[in-house]
Order: sequence, then C-alpha cells, then structure tokens
Amino acid sequence: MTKSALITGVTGQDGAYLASHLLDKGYRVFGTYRRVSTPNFWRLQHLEVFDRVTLIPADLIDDASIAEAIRIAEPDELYHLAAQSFVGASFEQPIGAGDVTGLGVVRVLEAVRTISPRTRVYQASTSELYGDGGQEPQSEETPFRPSSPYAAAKLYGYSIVRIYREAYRLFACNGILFNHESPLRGLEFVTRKVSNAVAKIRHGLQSELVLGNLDAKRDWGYAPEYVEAMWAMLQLDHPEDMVIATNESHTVRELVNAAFSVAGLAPEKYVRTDPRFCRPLDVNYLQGDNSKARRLLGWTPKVTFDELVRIMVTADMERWDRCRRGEHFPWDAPNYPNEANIVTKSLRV
Ligand code: NAP
Ligand code: F7E
Repeated sequence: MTKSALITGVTGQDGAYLASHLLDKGYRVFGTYRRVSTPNFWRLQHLEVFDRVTLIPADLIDDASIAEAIRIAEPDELYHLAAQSFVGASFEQPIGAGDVTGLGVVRVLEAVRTISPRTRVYQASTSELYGDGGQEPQSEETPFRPSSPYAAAKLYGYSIVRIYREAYRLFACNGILFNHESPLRGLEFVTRKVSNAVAKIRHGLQSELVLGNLDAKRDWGYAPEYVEAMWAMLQLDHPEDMVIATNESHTVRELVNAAFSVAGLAPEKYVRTDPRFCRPLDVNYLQGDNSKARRLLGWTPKVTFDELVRIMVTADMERWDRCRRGEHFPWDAPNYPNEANIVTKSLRV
C-alpha cells in the first residue's frame, strides 16, 4: 500500500530534498508551509516536485493547524523539520526561537499522540546541542552544552522526543545532524553566503565578502545524502537517536579558500572580517562520529568537503550567469538583502 509522509517545513532545504527522495520511493507526500505574503516554493520548483507535493498551511505556534495537518495527511511517517533554523537569528529573537523551535516539537508530538499514535516521528536535532568547549569528535554519548537560544530550544525538542518515546511508546527519534549544505541552502548560512559571494565577485557584481569568525570548525556534509539517513532512521525496527556526520572538520577559513579557488580567485583580495558578523557566543569545534549510523543504517557520506564546495560555487556561478543572460528560474539570491543593510542587537558588539 502507498505510504504517506508529512514533512513540516517542506519549503526549506531539507524539506525539499526529502520530499523529492520520498516521492522517488513512491510515497504520497504532504508538506506544511507558512502562509506568508510572498510564497517560498523555489526549492520545490527547482527540484521539479512542487506539483507533486500536497501542501497544508500550518504554523508551529498554532497547535490547531498542526493537528489539522496530521488529520489531513494521516501520515505513516512524520518528519518534523520546521524550525527557525538560523543560529544567529536566535540571538535576535530568543523567545521566538523557544516557542517555534522548542515548543513546536511538543505541539507536534501532542498532536501525534492524540490523533495518530501509530505515526513514526523523525525530529531534526542538531550538532549545535553539543555547544562550545569540546575538543573531541562528538557521538551519541557526548554531553550536551548548548551555546545559543537555538540550541537550547533544540535541546528541549531532543528531550521531549525521548520523553514521549518512553512515556507513550511513540516511535520517535532524534537525528543529530551535523551541518549539511547544498545549492538549496539559505543565503544566511556561511557556506551559501560564501558560494554566492564568490559567484557574484567572479561576475563583477560584488567587490568584497565580509565574514565573522573564520576559525570556527564545522563538519560539513551534502544535504541530499542526509535526508536519506532521515528516511532510513524511520525504517528501523526500534527508534534510535543517531549522529549523522562526515567525521571531518574544516575551518570557515578553509571553506573560503576552497571556494575562491574553484573560481580561480585570490581570497585575500576580497575577504575581510567584521565583528558585526560574530555571534555573542559561538561554537568553535564540531566534528561528528557517525559510527552508529554506519552500523545501524549502513549510511556513509560520499561527497567530500572539496566536492561540496565545488558543487555549491559552480551552481551559484551558473545561476548568476543565467540571470545576467535574462533567464527567469526559481532561486533566492536576486531578492536577498545586502547584509550591511540589516541591523540587529546581536550584531551591535
Ligand atoms: P531551513 O532551510 O531553514 O528550513 C526551515 C523550514 O522551517 C522552512 O520550511 C520554514 O518555512 C519552516 N518554518 C520556520 N518557522 C516556522 C514556523 N513558525 N512554522 C512553520 N514552519 C516554519 O532549514 P533546513 O536546513 O532545511 O533544516 C531543517 C531542520 O533541520 C531544521 O529544524 C534545522 O534546525 C535542522 N537542522 C539543520 C541542519 C543543517 O545543517 N541544515 C543541521 C541540523 C539540524 P519558510 O520557508 O516559510 O521560512
Ligand atoms: O555558521 C561562522 C559562524 O550559520 C557556521 C544551521 O543549519 O548548522 C547550522 O548552524 C559557522 C559559525 O551554521 C559568518 O559563526 C563566520 O561558527 O553557517 P552557519 P551553524 O551556526 O553551524 C547547525 C548544525 C544547525 O542545526 C543550524 O540549523 O560559521 N561564520 N562568518 C559565519 N556564519 C554566518 N552565517 N555568516 C557569517 O558571515
């Protein structure tokens, strides 16, 4: 029988790739989206799945809309991906982060518990749970010490998933995913900020790239591979929390150097730092240990760091090229504001 899946946050990077992956597997796919004045469907359009996903308006701060989405979709599997996912923004709107990214999880779980307890639930947990201060690769056994309002909200989400699993026997699990990127990544995140800037500089449309903490290290993987792991986690016999990572870590500086080298440009001519792009508290070292995922899912990352950077820079160079030739296609960069025009309290350092 055809399986049904509900993806919260289907308009985001992971939501779009997961929708495509599940459609390929023959699922009927439902996705929640926010009713905003300008719809944000470009990723689904880019992947050519927009017309194949059944869309349901829902907001994580509105319990009734979440319950309605579950009643409509009657999902066998629910992938809870919606969140305010930009760590920097959680310092600007810490209360909103707690409400949407933290309490949003229990709203989803309560709706599942009361309406459809057979539904298997995937929760989008994160390496940000580990926070700053660690020096060793992080596994499922590493203690959590969140360093941002975003991470604190995600720790609540992680904990409430475990509590509902044990208290109500729901099939609910946490994917502790390390950073994963792609040409569909939001422009506020550092990888895409860099790839888009390199592309614009290459086309003579931008003259400099201004960044914050270049020494931060991240374990960056390729998003389409990570949504495969989400699906695989819901196919296990028992729910298990699990790290998904590449087991490799690179600094933001290495990312910048790799990206400029793809375009044949010298970063020192264009890159400078400004404290306004540093966070009040940052996480300086993240490197995962994916042994459990390898063992239980047979999942291994394939795209290397250098390949990921090449994929992203090449995609953005092609987009700017097409745009300059007058082509119209679904993407985000032309409407993205210059970050210099955005003022927030967290940047007033
Ligand atoms: P993303 O591109 O920022 O997508 C987030 C999604 O959440 C969007 O569809 C967004 O809708 C939706 N959303 C935001 N606020 C909402 C609200 N109040 N009500 C309903 N929907 C709301 O994030 P992503 O990179 O795909 O990540 C997916 C999930 O994985 C997130 O929970 C993120 O925190 C987590 N995660 C991501 C990574 C990573 O490296 N990408 C790593 C670990 C965990 P709009 O399109 O309307 O904004
Ligand atoms: O920052 C540093 C920044 O915003 C990475 C989310 O998907 O992954 C993501 O969170 C690092 C940080 O991602 C700039 O300070 C320097 O140390 O790309 P990011 P993130 O904070 O790691 C985790 C796993 C999630 O769960 C989140 O949802 O790069 N950095 N200069 C900068 N970062 C940004 N954004 N902009 C800069 O100019």
